[in-house]
Amino acid sequence: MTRHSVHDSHLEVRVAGSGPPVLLLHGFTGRAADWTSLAAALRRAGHRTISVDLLGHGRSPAPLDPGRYAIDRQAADLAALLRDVVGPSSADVVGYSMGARIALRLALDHPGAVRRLVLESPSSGIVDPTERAVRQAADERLATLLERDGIEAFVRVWEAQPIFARQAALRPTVRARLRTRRVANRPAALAASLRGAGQGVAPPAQARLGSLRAPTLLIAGALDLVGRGRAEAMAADIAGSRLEIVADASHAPHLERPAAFRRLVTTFLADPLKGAIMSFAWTPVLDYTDIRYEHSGSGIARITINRPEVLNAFRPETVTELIDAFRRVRDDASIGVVLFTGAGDRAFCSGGDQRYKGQGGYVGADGVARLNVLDLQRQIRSLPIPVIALVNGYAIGGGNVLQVVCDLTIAAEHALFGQTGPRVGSFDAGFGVSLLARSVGQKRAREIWYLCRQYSAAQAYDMGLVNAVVPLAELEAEGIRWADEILAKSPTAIRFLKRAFNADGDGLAGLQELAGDATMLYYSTEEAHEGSQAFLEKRAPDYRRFPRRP
Ligand code: 2NE
Repeated sequence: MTRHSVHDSHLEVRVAGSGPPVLLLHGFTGRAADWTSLAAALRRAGHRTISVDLLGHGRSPAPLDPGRYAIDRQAADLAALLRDVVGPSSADVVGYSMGARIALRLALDHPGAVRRLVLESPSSGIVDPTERAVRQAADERLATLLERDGIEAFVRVWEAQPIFARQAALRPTVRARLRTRRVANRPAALAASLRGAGQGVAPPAQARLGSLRAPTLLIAGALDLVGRGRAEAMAADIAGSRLEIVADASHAPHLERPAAFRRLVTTFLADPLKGAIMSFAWTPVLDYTDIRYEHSGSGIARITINRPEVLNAFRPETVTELIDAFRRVRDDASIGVVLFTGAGDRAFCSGGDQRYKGQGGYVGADGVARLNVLDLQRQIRSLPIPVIALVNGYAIGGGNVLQVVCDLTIAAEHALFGQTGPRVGSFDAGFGVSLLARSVGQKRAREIWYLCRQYSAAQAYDMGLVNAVVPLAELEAEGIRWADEILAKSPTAIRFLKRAFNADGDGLAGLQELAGDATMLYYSTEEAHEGSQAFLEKRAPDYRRFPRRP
């Protein structure tokens, strides 16, 4: 188990175990240790747990400005924390009560950071202004009590609330532990948290629930009638969510029925299909004419050929824009995987736009005839991160060659593959022949080129032309899932593997890239540094201290 402060937010964080990460967010007056039993169960199930003392709680900082506790600012702190701890991949998030409100905000504001959500006794906030004012006044009374009478008096009042009545039945040792953790909090910090993050001041999220992308499990206690009603209303607004009502539990099923709660959470997080990210709120990076270039915010770039009126055929300008976008991807260290696709649901790409074919190549607005798609093919091969083609329809002619040069291809069920060159007066005897033959074998590749037939996604899968076939509606989610899995791996290992796969087919150019990466790694050693340092210091380099390995 490690314990560390995160640079951006300086929250107290405990990270333990290995595997897909789960962020655990406690309720008001709680702390990370509240999740000890759930965290242990999650680790046994193969997860890495990240337990946090939320702002103003436990050993985390306790600013006195209520504004610092605003739910959106706490969600931003946690997004930064996740970036530090898990990198660009997403995490499952479990939140209880106030922690559930923060978790929900994290998923809404930072969709790329959250894979799946578990919300225990959640609230999407109060919409009615009168009700908000009443709640704000009640929280203010509690804050004043904290400041005037201290933490012990406050905790007595807090625990006497009807929603915690069920906790009277807990074992005395459990109640004592709970109370010890509650009274260890600092009164001024809890008062500021009530004023800054209370439901009377936090903006309601109800109108945004429809846009929630993360698969969500809502849990409420059967005895908590208000909380149960809120959870039911949220479940109706969150597409595909699941609601579980825990019998004989009130506001805190994780305390009141711990075994049932653990089972619900671990079962939900064990289902890989529940990891499907329906879609991202992609952020456009640059405005192009023929393509779209977007980021997920979580390490994935999406590049889309956007000429659906010609089934995403490319003209020279399209390729120039693609080359520009891929170049930008290469220079952007935040991107670890590219999804490459076509606009609409009819085509990935139908090859070169035949209206632009002239003497010696495809002729764009500048009047120059060129075959710049060959440069693009090499660029995709050279890019030191994986490119996944999402084939959402036709991959024909130069469009098929583009998916062939990508590292991986996921096809929609209706996708069709083929070459047309010999029919329309063209051919791609470079990667279009050599890589295709390496993928599907000589005989099949010759058949594809000589006969110019079309092949279904299922046939493409059978001949090794694509890695997976999924329904169109799941294409992007599948691509994101593959990308997330890759993003969780060592980027240097993935980079070298890509180089090695390419070196086999790209001859000296492939070896040059593999060797270039070896040089890149060498530059990060002290041994390489010694050479340049000695030169600059006008002395002989001392290489004797560096080992020669067997
Ligand atoms: C892709 C395919 C088989 C689809 O057929 P279908 O019947 O489903 O659609 P349709 O009606 O043909 O296409 C819809 C619209 O897209 C245009 C069509 O002309 C049509 O336009 P409108 O009639 O509605 O105005 N369209 C489709 N592909 C186009 C293209 N490549 N250029 C310009 N317009 C295109 C069927 O459309 C088809 O066979 N398309 C042509 C495929 C092709 O031959 N591509 C070029 C191969 S050569 C190449 O890409 C290449 C190379 O070999 C070497 C280096 C560089 C490039």
